[in-house]
Amino acid sequence: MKKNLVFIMGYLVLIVHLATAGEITIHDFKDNGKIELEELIYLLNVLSGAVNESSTDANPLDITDYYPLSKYSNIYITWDGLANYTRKDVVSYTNNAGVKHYYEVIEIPNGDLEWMAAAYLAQQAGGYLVCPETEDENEFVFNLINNSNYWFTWNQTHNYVTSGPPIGGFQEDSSAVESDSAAGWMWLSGEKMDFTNWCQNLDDGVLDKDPRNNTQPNDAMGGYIQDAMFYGEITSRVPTWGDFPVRFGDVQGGEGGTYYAFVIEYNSKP
Ligand SMILES: [Ca+2]
Ligand SMILES: [Ca+2]
Ligand SMILES: [Ca+2]
Repeated sequence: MKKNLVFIMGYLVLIVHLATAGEITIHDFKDNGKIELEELIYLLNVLSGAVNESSTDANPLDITDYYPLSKYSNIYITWDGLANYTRKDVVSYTNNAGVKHYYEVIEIPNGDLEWMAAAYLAQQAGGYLVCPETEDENEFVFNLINNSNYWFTWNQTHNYVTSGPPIGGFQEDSSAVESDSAAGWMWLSGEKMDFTNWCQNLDDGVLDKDPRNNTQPNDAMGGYIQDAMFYGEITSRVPTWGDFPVRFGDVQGGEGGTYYAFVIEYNSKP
């Protein structure tokens, strides 16, 4: 039912786009004569510029083709496959630009869910991994997840740095941007990333008790490519962002760290 509603909403957006976009190809990738949710999402991603229609993508229904990070990652988890979770009440927020969106915190007390998997679940729910595109929205989202139950704190080997829920920012996967950890960041929402709130090294002994340089994004520090965005990255819960390895969160196959909640953002009431 929800899926159908999202489909209808998406279709309305599509019609508006088609009215202004000139020639657009609607792909029936499943070749069954129907335009389904995944195909619509693909089309909306093309229209928003998040996908390059002329790229050589072999299977555009594969999330890997428009979330280019998933080559690192095992994302194919369904809500039924998520062992233990609680969906909190959906709340709305209207940002300073007057845009009203809806937000749902998903608590996952077992952790063990990598960034791509959280993004994939959010997409299945009809939304996307939360994208705090403005300073006021970022504060709002942080207040939703400013809860010690949702954050992970490293042991002494990482100077007790704490990290929070994943955010829908990711770095485009291309060699051109890998030489610049701050280049090529995008939102899953398709919006342009104008506002950023990367963690800055403080070493003030209060918010930042980690003697290492915490300024983010720092990409290859430790030898890992860090292309996915999460809250945190110093020794206090703060609304700043860090770049993390895409597999962060997956305790078994990832980096050893995790998080215990993620937020789904919806453009319309779910
Ligand atoms: Ca947003
Ligand atoms: Ca520091
Ligand atoms: Ca980092």
